[in-house]
Amino acid sequence: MASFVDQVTIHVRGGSGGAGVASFQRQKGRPRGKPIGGSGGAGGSVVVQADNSMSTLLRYARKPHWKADSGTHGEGELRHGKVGEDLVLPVPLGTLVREMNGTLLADLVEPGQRVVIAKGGRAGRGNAALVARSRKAPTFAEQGEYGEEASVVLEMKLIADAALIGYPNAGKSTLISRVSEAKPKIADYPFTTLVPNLGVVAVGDAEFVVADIPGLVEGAAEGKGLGHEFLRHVERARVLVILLDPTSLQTDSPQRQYEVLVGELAEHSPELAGRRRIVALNKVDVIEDSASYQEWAGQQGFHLLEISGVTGAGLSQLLYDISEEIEHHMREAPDREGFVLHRPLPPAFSITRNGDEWVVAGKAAERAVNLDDLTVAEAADFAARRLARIGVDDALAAAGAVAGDDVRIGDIVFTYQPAGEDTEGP
Ligand SMILES: Nc1nc2c(ncn2[C@@H]2O[C@H](COP(=O)(O)OP(=O)(O)OP(=O)(O)O)[C@@H](O)[C@H]2O)c(=O)[nH]1
Ligand SMILES: [Mg+2]
Repeated sequence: MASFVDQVTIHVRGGSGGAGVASFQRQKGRPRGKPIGGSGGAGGSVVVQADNSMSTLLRYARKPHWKADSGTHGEGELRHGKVGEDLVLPVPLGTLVREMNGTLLADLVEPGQRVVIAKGGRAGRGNAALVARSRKAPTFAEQGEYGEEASVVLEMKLIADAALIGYPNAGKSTLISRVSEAKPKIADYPFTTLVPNLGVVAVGDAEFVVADIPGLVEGAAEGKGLGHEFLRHVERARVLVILLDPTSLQTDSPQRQYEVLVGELAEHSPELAGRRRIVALNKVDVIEDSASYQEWAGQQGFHLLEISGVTGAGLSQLLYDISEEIEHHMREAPDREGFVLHRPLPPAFSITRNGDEWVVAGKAAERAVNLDDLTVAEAADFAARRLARIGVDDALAAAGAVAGDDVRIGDIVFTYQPAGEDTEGP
């Protein structure tokens, strides 16, 4: 398949969640007052989204680091923090999103298709939101969480929209060098081009990719010339452009070239023979008269364009026709269906032994202890009960922890106290 790959690695971070606050409204008759600490705002996520106004990944090659907005902190008087906005990174249609290890996360094909690659951090709740039956006036609040960090590879496969098909020397490479930035070798001997060249052609607002492929000869479908190789390159192209050469560089007449080329396509696959095609008589700068060719094309029932890759004659019409045909094709047959991988949630926590410590890692566990001040007994108790509820105590016991062991969660180290055995007060 004729394609060239554009690939960049980006490093992104979700916004942090804002912290909640502990705050009280003094009231007569209530020793502490009413909890009125607001919650933080959640951090924004980083999203990669297919956008048909994008045609390359250049923007990300220039700037590989991106971060979504953070949420702001809550304040007293029930003022909540502002939510951080998601950061949407637009990419061209057909972009593959991979993890660094190669796992394919998404194939973004349709406009608007999107994948979240780094979630924003959760916001911390203020003490007003932490009120419960058993906790009428919490003196603590939750911290916000950091946003996720991720590095992903964006990869764009350019698939040739149009393939130039013709005998060796028909002028395919000359044509692509004229209409795009591609710079293939050009010479008047057959098989100058051995591997396909792709070029991006801009027509008005539209862009499409043209493939200049090696020349096709009679018997190609059975492997003559560069044979199957060429036909394979043609397979994915939406539109076929058949170039006929009326000069003495060809021993076959343009009519005969046409028959052979279409015959080889059909032999390779009937579907290919039925593909949309445009037929052009090339090198009209050096022929006397094209009337006989036009008459023949009329009899065959197709339109014959007259062009010259050297003088540029007829090329704007050719490009216009190609882009029209591509549009037709896209409406009829979108290339492929996109997908976004949905992965199972990671486990709530994991337990490992590191030297003298037990290390509890994982979002749920870190969340449980993410409070503004764990030296407050009430907050420490709240965290301990949360850890027990998500199963950390049982898992530590099962792993072999005994009373008095150190247990690390993030930056915080606790002393393990099996459930039921109450700690002596200080
Ligand atoms: N007069 C004239 N000569 C052309 C035109 N296009 C190509 N040629 C000449 O034809 C010869 C072959 O041109 P290429 O562009 O290399 O042909 P190709 O189809 O890529 O050939 P292969 O790669 O060998 O299959 C060169 O000498 C070109 O200068 C044209 O429009 N007019
Ligand atoms: Mg060539």
